[in-house]
Amino acid sequence: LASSFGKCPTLSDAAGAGTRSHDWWPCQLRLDVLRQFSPEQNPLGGSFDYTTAFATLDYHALKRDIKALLTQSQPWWPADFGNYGGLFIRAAWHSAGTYRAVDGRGGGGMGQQRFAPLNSWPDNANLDKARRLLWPIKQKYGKSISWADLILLAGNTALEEMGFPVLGFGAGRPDTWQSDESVFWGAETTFVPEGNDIRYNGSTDFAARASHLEEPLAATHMGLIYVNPQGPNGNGDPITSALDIREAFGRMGMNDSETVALIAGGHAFGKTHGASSTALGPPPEAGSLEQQDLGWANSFGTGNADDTITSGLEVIWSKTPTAWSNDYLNSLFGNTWTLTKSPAGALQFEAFNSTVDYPDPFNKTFRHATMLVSDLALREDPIYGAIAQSWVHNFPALTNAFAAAWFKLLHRDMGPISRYLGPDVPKQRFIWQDPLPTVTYSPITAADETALKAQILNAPGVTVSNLVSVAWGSASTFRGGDKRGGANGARIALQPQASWAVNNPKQLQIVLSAVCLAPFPSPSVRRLSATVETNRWIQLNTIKTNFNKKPNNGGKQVSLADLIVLGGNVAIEKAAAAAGYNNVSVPFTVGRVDATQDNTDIASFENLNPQGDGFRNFRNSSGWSLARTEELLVDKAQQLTLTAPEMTVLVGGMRAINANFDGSSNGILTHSPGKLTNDFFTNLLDISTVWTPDSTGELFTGKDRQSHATRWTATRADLVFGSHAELRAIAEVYAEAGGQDQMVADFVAAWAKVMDLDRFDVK
Ligand code: HEB
Repeated sequence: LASSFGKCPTLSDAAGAGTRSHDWWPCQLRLDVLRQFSPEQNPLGGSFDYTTAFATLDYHALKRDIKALLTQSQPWWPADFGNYGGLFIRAAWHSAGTYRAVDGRGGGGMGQQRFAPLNSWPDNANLDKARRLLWPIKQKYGKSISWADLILLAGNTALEEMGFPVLGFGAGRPDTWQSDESVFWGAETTFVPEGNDIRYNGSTDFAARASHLEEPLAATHMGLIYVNPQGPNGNGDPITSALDIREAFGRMGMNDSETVALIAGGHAFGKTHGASSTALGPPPEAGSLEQQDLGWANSFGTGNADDTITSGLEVIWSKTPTAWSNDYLNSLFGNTWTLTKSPAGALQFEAFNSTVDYPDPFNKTFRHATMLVSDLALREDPIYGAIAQSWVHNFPALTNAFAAAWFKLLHRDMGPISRYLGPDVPKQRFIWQDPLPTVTYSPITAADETALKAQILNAPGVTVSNLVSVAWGSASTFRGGDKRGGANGARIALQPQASWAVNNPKQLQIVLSAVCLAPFPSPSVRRLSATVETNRWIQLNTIKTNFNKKPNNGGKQVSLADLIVLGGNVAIEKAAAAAGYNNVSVPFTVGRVDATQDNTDIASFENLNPQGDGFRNFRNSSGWSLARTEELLVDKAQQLTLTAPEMTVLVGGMRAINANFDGSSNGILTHSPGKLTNDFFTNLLDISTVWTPDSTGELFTGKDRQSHATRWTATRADLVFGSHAELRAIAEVYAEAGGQDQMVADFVAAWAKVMDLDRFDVK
């Protein structure tokens, strides 16, 4: 597991060489995360549509080719036991296993295993070989199958071919062409095993530290997908290893039985590789040109096959490493384990009691049963132990549990089911897919929209500001990383979102009651709505029923989700009109549906509760994030797949509209709040205001340079648009001549984009 960063061999004076801004000012707010995945860096061009390309794929032929490849052992990288199945399963697991539920980043959805840093993480050693083995197939099928899909499909097909009944497979992961710089992988500057204490704030108390792992991280070490196979910091202890596993897999969104199923299922196949302690060559990213993006050159023996060194561990778990069986659990519970060392010197367990019959991959000699320290965790931990033991004599239960957990692992970051492609998509739906009901009614018409919008505006107690704030709250939970959240489903009316501070539950209640009731404000229903939160569904159902009952409406229904977005749109149109733009029409995509509380996993949705929402000037002061407020703003913008100009115009517009989550006047740099003006930008860039921070550095007062009279207050999420040179440059565009016109147009376009981020059903 030796770490090695690439070193620059010579000094250079071309192609971006030299000391860069970031070297001089490392704390500079990074906007590059908002400029990723642009058409300019995509060789398939901006108009390439993967769904269309995938439709031309002969999916069954592709799977046949993968199956054939499994047993076509190549001399340059011979297959263990004559089957690449184990290697491909590991590649798929390592691709998907970087997912973290906390921020929805990582995971296999973008095929990031091809790029740094993941391509060169010590834990991904020799997975470059897996991708190179797959290349002829990728080459053959071209654009119709992405690398992101192929890496996962190869693992899934390997399982199938080795006799495991997979639930199915959903394709639909378009490729990316650069490394995703938005993922926080940790602050360490070395890979395992040294330097892992930053994410634990220095703690080496393995019994206590697991839950203190820095958020949003899930892996216990820099450079590992999840945990150290030799126990925390290589301590050889299965009990504390279990604590690490529970925390790490928990943050991947897996519970105890899913975790046991995944490990027991995965380690039923293949082997680990630690033939010798010979040091490996550099990983692909640090490799020389002639290595051609292959890494970890092995000078021991033949450098492959029996002499392979990957993790440095040398373990064979099962007597049937190329066929699905319960032998992993049989061995785990049927043997007596002794801590020992692999030929490479890594800590592992060996069953000296066992009747020496574990197959060797090449020379057909046999060995003792062996296990990783992290495997013994499944036996030694009381909770894992009980689950695992219950499956020793219940193979069907293990099979079902592994099938479900594996399917979840591969599809956890896919978002709505409408994104799944291909003939293997199972009919079954799962709670982690955040299910939405299927539309069974006719959508409302443009005329209905107009009528509903008027009713919403006239609803008592509702303002332009709170309509915009609530619509933003509904849509802005979207995360580009795992495609969760968004306005569809109207989950802002459900738990946990209805209780989040950022959603200002009081204000939310007013708006939702009004929006719900707008079409049919019957006094009895309004009374009901004014009371408790649990009545919300009564209101909503009343509206639906009333809408259905409405004579001659042709079976039309409107969803709360659509009404919330319509409410934001009509508020923006009113704010634009108030600023002199009478003909603004905010694009509206009808057809959202309402989710139910039953289909909303409260604990899992809590991960969407933002640490910061600079767009509504919110920062979770008791939250976990160590980031500066302006970094949280950029982070949120990145989740929303916004560009820097889109982020800028949205903040400026929402300040003008007075849409702070708590109604505060921070950053409301206008004397006419509620109008869609460019006042935020003109006033922010006005030299006659002097800003001073308070003691927290979070809040600033803007005073008149001459009279010293207080003019404004603002947060870091406001002032950053004047202080950061590149954001200031954008702010100037909206503050200069012509800026007001551009502001209105750009704000409306960016707003509509955010409202529709989750509409994969119509894209
Ligand atoms: Fe695993 C392999 C660790 C989980 C699947 N793994 C392996 C290895 C290690 C591990 C160290 C070796 C590598 C080499 O080659 O050397 N894992 C581990 C850990 C964990 C795991 C620590 C947590 C606890 N796995 C897992 C899962 C899965 C898996 C979950 C799925 C599902 N693995 C696997 C496989 C393999 C491995 C299949 C084999 C590969 C081959 O054969 O090549």
